[in-house]
Amino acid sequence: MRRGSIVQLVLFGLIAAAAGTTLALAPAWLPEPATREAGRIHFVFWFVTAICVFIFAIVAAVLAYAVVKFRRQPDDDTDGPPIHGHTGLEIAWTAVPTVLVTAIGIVSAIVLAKDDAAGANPLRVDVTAQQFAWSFGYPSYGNKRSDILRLPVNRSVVLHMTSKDVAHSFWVPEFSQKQDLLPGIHPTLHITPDRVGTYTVVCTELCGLGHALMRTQAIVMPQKAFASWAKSGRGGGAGQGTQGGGNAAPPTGQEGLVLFRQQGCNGCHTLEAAGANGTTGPDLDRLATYAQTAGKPLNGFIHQSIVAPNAYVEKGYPKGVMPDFGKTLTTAQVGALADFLAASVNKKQP
Ligand code: HEC
Ligand SMILES: [Cu+2]
Repeated sequence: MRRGSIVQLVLFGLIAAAAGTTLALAPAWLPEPATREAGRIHFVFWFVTAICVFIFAIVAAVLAYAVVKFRRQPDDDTDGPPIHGHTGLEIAWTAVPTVLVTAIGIVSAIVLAKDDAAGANPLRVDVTAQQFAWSFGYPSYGNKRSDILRLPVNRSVVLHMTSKDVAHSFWVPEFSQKQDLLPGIHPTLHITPDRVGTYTVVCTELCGLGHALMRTQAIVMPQKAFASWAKSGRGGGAGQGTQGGGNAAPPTGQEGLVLFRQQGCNGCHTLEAAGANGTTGPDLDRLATYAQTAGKPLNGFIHQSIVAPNAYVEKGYPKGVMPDFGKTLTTAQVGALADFLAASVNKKQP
């Protein structure tokens, strides 16, 4: 190739690379990391992306240049010159990718190993998933329970995961990692939050009708604030710490309301007393009428609807959609829910 052609090719390549890189970097592709593990994962992501942009720019530039420069002239019907291979080029396009892929492999292995290293004394948090709610337990704080994931900043945490029913998947976008939860298997996930803030816990495995509502918050707190939250109301007991803030045991009668939200009932049902306006299931403010139509006493009807939803299916609503809470809730929890529903309904009667 003539010297002039090579200069043209390089210029063309640089312009194409600049345009491509600007386009690639302009949008905020990834959320700002909130754990050390996420920071490392982002590094791998951008490392691989930069290599891809580089290779793509070379290939695209040579291709575009060749298409423009060596276009057939209108009156030219001759064959091109016969060319048989090019040892130098072949060595280059074998050696360069080998080096790059090996580099990606080494960087990934280092990041995986570092992300898995939980250190000597990680905080254990038990994560429980069920249709359609998350809950969290803190064994080192008297099994304190919360439906919000609260974590201390800059401390190694190991999440021990359990699914009570179907496959779910734990994901906080700012934490980058994802972990599937399958019934009967208890995977763990190591994280070290390093940015105080409130993030969203998302279920990313389609797990039923309420899947899109299966969300809660992850709150990364300063260590002192976390310690005082974790120690408050320590010691266990029914209903203790089930509230969002988990500060104190909810007063009696409120337990039903807390469960109603925690278990995701509000995602599918309308109920004024809980500020819920779901429409997948029947409007629970009209339970009295429904019970009458079914020819059952209100309390018995509510109880049965929770523990055996398919025994009586309300007309116009799908069967098999409401989760079978008889399997996942304790008798006390079902009782609290039923009392709460009955009280909310009775309050509306004149
Ligand atoms: C995924 C959506 C969904 C969730 C979550 C859900 N339900 Fe339902 N629920 C339904 C559907 C659909 C029906 C109607 C079909 C049937 O009767 O089984 C129903 C029926 C009921 C009924 C009977 C109403 C009637 O007129 O037959 C009650 C009571 C009830 N649900 C309470 C609850 C409570 C309490 C919770 C939380 C512990 C809950 N539901 C969670 C979808 C849901
Ligand atoms: Cu889920």
